[in-house]
Amino acid sequence: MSERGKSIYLEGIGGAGKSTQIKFLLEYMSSLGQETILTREPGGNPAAEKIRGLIFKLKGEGVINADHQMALFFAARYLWVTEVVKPNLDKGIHVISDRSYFSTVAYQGYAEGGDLDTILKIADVVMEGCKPDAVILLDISPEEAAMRRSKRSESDPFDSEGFSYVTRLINGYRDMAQNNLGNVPWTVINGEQSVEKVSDEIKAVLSSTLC
Ligand code: ATM
Repeated sequence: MSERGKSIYLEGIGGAGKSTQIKFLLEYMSSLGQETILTREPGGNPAAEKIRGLIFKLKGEGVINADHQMALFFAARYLWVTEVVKPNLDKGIHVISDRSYFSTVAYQGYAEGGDLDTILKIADVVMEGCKPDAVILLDISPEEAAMRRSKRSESDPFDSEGFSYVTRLINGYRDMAQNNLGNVPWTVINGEQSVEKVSDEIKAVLSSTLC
């Protein structure tokens, strides 16, 4: 039987560089001969992608609060865990995801005021024992985030939130990483460095996670 795959989650606020870096990660993993899939949250399978669209629509209309959002993100997440994450890990395929349940802690918890313990308890049930092998936080300052966000063309309703929301998010992420929230291995990488330097630091985390 093949060894179980590893799950590696990239976290950070919109504009931190996750999408750019995640593409390099796939190339790196295939250069190592490591079978890997890339996925994202919310989404990753057709039904969860539909919930993603619904969340953005309802959030944009201003009709869902932190708890409603939490419920919808976890519904999408349950589809993602059972249809994408577990089956691949079971086959020995590594799973790299753009976001994870720590985004719910950051956005619906720290930024929108939802209860952190409740989010973690639900995550415990929904993740069905799939603990991440590495969580990588691409950290940028609120000022850098504001500058990058002003230049981004595509956006979702979370991207339109103001400076204080973004500051709560960034502080929340830093707090989670500092306290190794969820008892999982967090690594903070300075996302304001060059793309190459960030990529090298992420590769170092991947190498040690695969050992
Ligand atoms: P991406 O833009 O990284 O694809 O993420 C979708 C948005 O959903 C993201 N917006 N921004 N910036 C953050 C938000 N989100 C949550 O609010 N809670 C969650 O649990 C997840 C996974 C994402």
